[in-house]
Amino acid sequence: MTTYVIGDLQGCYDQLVALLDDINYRPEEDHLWFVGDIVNRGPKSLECLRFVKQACENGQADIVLGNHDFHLLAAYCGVEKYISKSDTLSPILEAEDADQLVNWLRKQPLLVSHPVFEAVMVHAGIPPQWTIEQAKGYAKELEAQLKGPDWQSYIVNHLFGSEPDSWDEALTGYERLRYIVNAFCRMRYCNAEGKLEFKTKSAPKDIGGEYQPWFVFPNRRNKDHEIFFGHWSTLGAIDAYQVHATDTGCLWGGQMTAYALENKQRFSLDCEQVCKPKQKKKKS
Ligand SMILES: [Mn+2]
Repeated sequence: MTTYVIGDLQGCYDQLVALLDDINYRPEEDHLWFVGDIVNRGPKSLECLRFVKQACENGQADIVLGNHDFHLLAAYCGVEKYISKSDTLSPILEAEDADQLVNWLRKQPLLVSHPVFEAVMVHAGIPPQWTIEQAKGYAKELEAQLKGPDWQSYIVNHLFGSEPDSWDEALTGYERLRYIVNAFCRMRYCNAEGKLEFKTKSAPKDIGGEYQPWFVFPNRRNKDHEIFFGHWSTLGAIDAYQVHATDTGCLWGGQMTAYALENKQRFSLDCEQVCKPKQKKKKS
């Protein structure tokens, strides 16, 4: 059995099918880890979401939620403020199985652990000051909120925002959940204490000083596990610092990645550009 960690799909269904064919994926034997951002921006988000849901329900895959997956939940809940012209979520919202897809999606985790190896998967990262055990607990706090009966009002009223930007174990309520979701699903840069910085989306060469990629800090308390993540397409294929970056920018004309976890092998599919980066600030 091989566990293949698959980078952000973002609606690139044809490329996923081609990549799985390239690596000789065997559904009955292998396992897939999807790092989140299954949907949005690309042309076939509905097909991607149906595929991943089916594979997870068959016990052949696991997924963690990414910021674009939350974006879909928000769109379903009628949050209009964050809908952008480049969103490609309508085919999902108009699908006959929209309710089932969304209700399945909201019950998916923020962190997945390998059953044997000291390895975990998250969408964006784990702040340097959290141990893996703490991170697992914080993920569960947010998962409980999303699984609960008030999930829609949570999404509409409390999910979005970049504050608080610093973690404090004494945080409570929606502020606590907001730091947790932002760390797992949006983080790229932070300082050694895990203060989040959201303005910068480019590769690390453009930044210096206090804020660094979340995984480079020597005092990082979760270095005892390999961490697989996506989200950061400008970072490229990094296998260092005990982390593995898997969003290699398929959407933007880069590659789609499958990383074979047990034998540490990286596979890449070259992709044609389906989306042009905006000049102005964009979500990714
Ligand atoms: Mn993302």
